[in-house]
Amino acid sequence: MIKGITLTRHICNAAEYKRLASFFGGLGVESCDCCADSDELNRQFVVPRGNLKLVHRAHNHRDNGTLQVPDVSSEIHIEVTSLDSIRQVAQAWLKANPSDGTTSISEIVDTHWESRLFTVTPVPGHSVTFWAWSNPLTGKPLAVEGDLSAEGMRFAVVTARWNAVITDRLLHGSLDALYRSGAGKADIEILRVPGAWEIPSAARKLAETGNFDAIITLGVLLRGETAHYEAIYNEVSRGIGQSQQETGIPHAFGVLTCETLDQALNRAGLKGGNKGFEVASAAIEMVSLHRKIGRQGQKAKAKT
Ligand code: DLZ
Repeated sequence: MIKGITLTRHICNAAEYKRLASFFGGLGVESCDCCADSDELNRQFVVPRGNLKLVHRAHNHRDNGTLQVPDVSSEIHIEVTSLDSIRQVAQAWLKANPSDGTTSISEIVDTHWESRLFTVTPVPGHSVTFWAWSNPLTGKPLAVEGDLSAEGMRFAVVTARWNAVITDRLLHGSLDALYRSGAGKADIEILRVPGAWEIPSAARKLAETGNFDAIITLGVLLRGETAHYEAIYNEVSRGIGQSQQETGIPHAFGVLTCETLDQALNRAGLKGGNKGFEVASAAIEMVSLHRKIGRQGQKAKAKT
């Protein structure tokens, strides 16, 4: 059975080879050293999917013989999801890696097959065309997914005061996500509880009011400094999960369990992103998803 297709480009000049390898590396294309030889001039770049396309040139010409599509003369066509960002990265790479020869990058143009593309020549004689469907859903399996717009949604954020140096950062991260996604200040209620142990009961009480579309829970349990750590953690996670299931209101789980304070700081915005931001985004997505599922249910009822 066929497993994949590898297109091989032979590049005689070592400097050109290194430039091209740097270009693809700079765009974040994963490279695999599985076939690298001792002088390292044999690098394989791996992409999630490959197609072999045969094009009959006449198909792209109108009666008068002029080419009606952008002149896509490169042999390497790479489909991407975010064409504008890729162009920015490619342009930055060209600027940072000036060359003696002629390098170029085209503007993004529309094609007649409902996509957009640009061509870049990082190394003279080696052009690459990046393209994306104009409709990003083309070719994707249809799925019901929540959106990330929080406009008109109401949230309660339950924050533990214990380890406040961390939980305050998580709270800032959550508020950042909510405001940036369009939530109004008046639609966000912040509640402080003594420690993680108290989060489930506060979350449950809030959910039962019916005033909120989602509850965001934020806390930190440090294993090294918490006696009965496992017992507390199990109960907190069980309580939050139970509140979510029994009230039907989405609860985002932002109770960090860390070995050390350093690890917790890293997850609260220092190195590993901010979990408060992430869980607030999950809450927005789940509210949106619940609404969509609700609408689908109503439509289905109306049909019967
Ligand atoms: C008691 C305690 C301990 C030892 N550690 C933590 C912790 O790491 N994170 C946290 O949020 N809370 C801790 N607490 C406090 C308990 O969660 C609870 O607030 C108190 O036991 C009072 O019920």
